[in-house]
Amino acid sequence: MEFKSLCVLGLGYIGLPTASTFATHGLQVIGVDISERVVGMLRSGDVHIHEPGLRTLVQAAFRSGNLEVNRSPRPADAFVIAVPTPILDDKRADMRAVVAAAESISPHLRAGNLVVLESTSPPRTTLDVVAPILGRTGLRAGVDFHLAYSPERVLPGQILRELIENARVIGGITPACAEAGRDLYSLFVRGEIVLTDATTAEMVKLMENTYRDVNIALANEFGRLAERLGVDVWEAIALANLHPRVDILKPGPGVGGHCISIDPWFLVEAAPDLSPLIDQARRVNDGQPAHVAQRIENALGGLRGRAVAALGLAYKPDVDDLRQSPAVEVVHRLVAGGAQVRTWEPYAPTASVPGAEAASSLEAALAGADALLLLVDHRTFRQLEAAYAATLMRGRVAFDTRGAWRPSVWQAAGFQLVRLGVGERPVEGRHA
Ligand code: SAJ
Repeated sequence: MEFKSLCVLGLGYIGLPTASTFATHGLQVIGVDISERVVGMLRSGDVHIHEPGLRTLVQAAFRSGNLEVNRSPRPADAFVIAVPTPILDDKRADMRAVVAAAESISPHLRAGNLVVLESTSPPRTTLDVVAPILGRTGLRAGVDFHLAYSPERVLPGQILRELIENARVIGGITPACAEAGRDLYSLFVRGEIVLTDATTAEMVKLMENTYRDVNIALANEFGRLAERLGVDVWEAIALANLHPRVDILKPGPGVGGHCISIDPWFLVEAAPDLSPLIDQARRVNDGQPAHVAQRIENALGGLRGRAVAALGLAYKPDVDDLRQSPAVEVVHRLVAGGAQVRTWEPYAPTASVPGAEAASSLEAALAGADALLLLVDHRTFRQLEAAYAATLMRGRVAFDTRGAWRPSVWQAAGFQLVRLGVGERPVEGRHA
């Protein structure tokens, strides 16, 4: 199939890079977002998302004359749905944005079009949710128009490169639909393009993120065991990973972001009786902020009135994204326990947590603090000099939830360095 025009619904972390990349590869692209703010910002040359290289790409797409942004869709040869699929309070998928996007395409759908769902979705969404909505037009999915599911798999922070280089799975509701999807994505994808059916493609996406969540939960549980047993889990994981068939991820204050902390629930929702391990892994990771807050309380001998400088609020290093961030949850808990928390997030300096003070700089966060808490291992924080921190702080307790700081350096600067996943080593276990 040959495509001249494309309509991308949802201009977020995935939709905006996707729309811009297609535009710079020659397609006439209409990017659609229901948010007036997002459309207004993009039209005035601004970008509402922090992602390395994105601003340059969006500007190039506009300059090419191939990208337009709008609040509603227009007819096109292909439609890509890249809207959010969060979870509701009861951990079920909130599919309202996907439903609304499919409904907004319907008036513009023509015979021969291709519709691709990219939003992470519970298994069978393409067949059971999207196909019936579009089918109400009288056009039949898989017969009169092509319908496929193709998961995005890009890593925030490296989206632009991974969009092009990663392997792409395209699941069609018929083989011809998958082939139409390949014709579209081969315009820019340099990684392998693999065709399958729609439900397999949906499942693949959920399996990838669930695999990572379960692996991190295991690391977090190893961390708790290590604390009890007097072991340094960071050392133990590094040694275990020397085994050629072992690759344990890292413990931390929990799992955040809009993907890994959410997607496994879609599998649990599909069949709770068959997914106790996935369910439990989610609970272990969600329990991690409480565990971290408890350990800090123990280290400080209580939280009330203690001045804590919390470094980082993002959900992971070197991004500005605070969604589902465990760092925010830890700060909440410290505030609830009576601590006076000052936060510093260099990628989102105005970000604040209720009850905590958003400092205006690293120095302002550290000034007079009793304790220093590393929640996100942004590059600048990994490089923080203990001796410098000591000149600004009142107390000498540092708590590292990311295994980022060298104990010898911090101890030499007079700090008591408490590390997540590290227990007091029993005397008899200590090597000379
Ligand atoms: N984390 C740990 N320990 C680790 C690794 C990560 O605690 O060893 C935490 C991070 O701090 C963060 C969370 O897990 O809070 C998730 O971060 P991440 O870097 O593992 O993943 P995301 O959510 O940024 O991106 C994931 C990626 N999926 C996989 O690697 C399988 C990405 O490829 C997906 O495209 C993305 O989800 C998505 O959009 O689904």
